[in-house]
Order: sequence, then structure tokens, then C-alpha cells
Amino acid sequence: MAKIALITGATAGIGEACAYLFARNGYDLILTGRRQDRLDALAQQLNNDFNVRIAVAAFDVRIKEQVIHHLESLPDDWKNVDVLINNAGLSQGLDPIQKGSYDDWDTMIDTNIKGLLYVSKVVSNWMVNNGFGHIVNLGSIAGKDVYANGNVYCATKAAVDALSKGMRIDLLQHGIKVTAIHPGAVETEFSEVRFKGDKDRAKKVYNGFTPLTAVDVAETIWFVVTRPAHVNINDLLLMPTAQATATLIDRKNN
Ligand code: NDP
Ligand code: 8X3
Repeated sequence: MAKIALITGATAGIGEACAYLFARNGYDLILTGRRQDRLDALAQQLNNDFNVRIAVAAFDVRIKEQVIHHLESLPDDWKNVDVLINNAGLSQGLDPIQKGSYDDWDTMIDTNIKGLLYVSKVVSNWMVNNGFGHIVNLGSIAGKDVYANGNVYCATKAAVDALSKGMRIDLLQHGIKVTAIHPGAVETEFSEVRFKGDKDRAKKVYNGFTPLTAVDVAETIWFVVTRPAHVNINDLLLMPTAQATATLIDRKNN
């Protein structure tokens, strides 16, 4: 029986790279995100390339009822989830606190904190009943190191850091592993989403140095979930070589 991974935010970036890597290694996958067309195309590709079973569930992690409905509607055999990758997340805007947008704040808090909680409650209940499981939460350097104008995004990732610790404590007696992965700069759709489609501004984020790729992060997650049963990596900070802190990046040609 193949192992099962549930990946949130599988339609792009780190989540999509995890989907390819886990499928290549024989995992059956539950892929989620809002963009149904991307989920369907990815599912077909992975099924063709790797002959694994794929279930897709298109929902918005911010909407509790959708999360519960879509996950609980999965057939029972899909609920034997070995690995949950809580990856869906985003940043919106980069403004000082007095100028921040209420809507941007709601979107980040609802997605990065509340969405992660909604998914985690459903799936950790399954894991407790099954007696096994590994939850991997995507935090960020932004959760360890606050930077100018990052205020609310940084706070949401600090919350992911705290929730990862809390989950690890609560799930300890059930033998469920919890890992937090905190990447520095990864070139994905992240900055384009943060700057609301402004591709030029997004591109500048990665000017003059080599950022991490989504595959770099996926390979790190794969390493974490393939440790022996008695080993857990609690917390892992993963940076481009050219980046020392959230803001100290050694840029050339600038
Ligand atoms: P991308 O923008 O490339 O991917 C984000 C994914 O999240 C998409 O699949 C998107 O799917 C999904 N998502 C966003 N909002 C929702 C929502 N409301 N409901 C369901 N799914 C949602 O970014 P990354 O791959 O870079 O980001 C993945 C994670 O890694 C995030 O948590 C991010 O904060 C974190 N991270 C990223 C870093 C970076 O520099 N890129 C560094 C550190 C951490 P869809 O739009 O289809 O819903
Ligand atoms: C994404 C990395 O530094 O843009 O979490 O916040 S950063």
C-alpha cells in the first residue's frame, strides 16, 4: 500500500514541487488549492508520469466550511494520511503598519494562520485515529526575523512557528511528528502575489543573487519525512547561500 501525502497549495511553487517529488517516490497524493484547472492538469501529469493515485480537492483554506466539507468528503481510504504538508500561504503588500491594508491583513491572517489551523484540525484527528502521521508546516525566515514593513506577514509566520511547537506538544503522546520548515528567499509566484501581479517589482526581489528554488525546499521536506521512525527534525531554517538574515542579502551587479 502506497503512502499518502496531503499537500495544500499544490497549484504552484513549493507545493507543486513537493507533489512532483513525492509522486516520483511513489506516494499517492491529495492535492489542494483554489485553482481547479491547475490541480486537474497536475493530477493528470503526475498520474501519467508516475502512475500514482491522485485525489484533488479545490477549496479556499480560509473558509472553514469548505475545508471541512472537502476533506471529510474524501473516501475513508484516503484518510490514512502519512504526511500533511501545510504549505498554502501568501503575503500581501509591504507597507508600514500605519499604512497597511485591512484587507491584506485579513487575507494573510485568514490564510496563513486560520487556514493552516482548519486543515490541521481535520487531518490531525485522522492521524490520531490512525496512530501515525507527520505534519510539515511551512513557516519562513519572516517568522524568525521581523523586517521593515513585513509586520503582519512576519506575525503570521511567527504564529506558524508557535503553532508548530504547540502541535508537537499536543500530538506527542500519539506518536505524530511535527516539523516546521523556514525558508529564506525562494523564487516562486510568492512575490508576484505579494505585489499583486507587478512582475517587475517581484523580479527585483531576486536580483543579483541566486535564490532558493521550490525544488530545493521540496528536497529538504523529503529529507525530513524520510528520517527513521525514532528521529524528528523539529525546526529547520533553509537559506540561499547569499542570504544571512531576512534582509541581509549579498547582491552582485547592483
Ligand atoms: P506560491 O505563490 O508559488 O504558492 C502558494 C500556494 O498557496 C499556491 O498553490 C496557492 O494556490 C496556495 N494558496 C494561497 N492562498 C490560498 C487559499 N486561500 N486557499 C488555498 N490555497 C491557497 O508561493 P510559495 O510556493 O513560495 O509559498 C508556499 C509557502 O511557502 C507559503 O506558506 C509561503 O508563505 C511560504 N514561504 C515562501 C517563501 C518564498 O520566498 N517564496 C519563503 C518562506 C516561506 P491557489 O492560488 O491555487 O489557491
Ligand atoms: C517569504 C520570505 O523574506 O519575503 O516568507 O518574507 S520573505
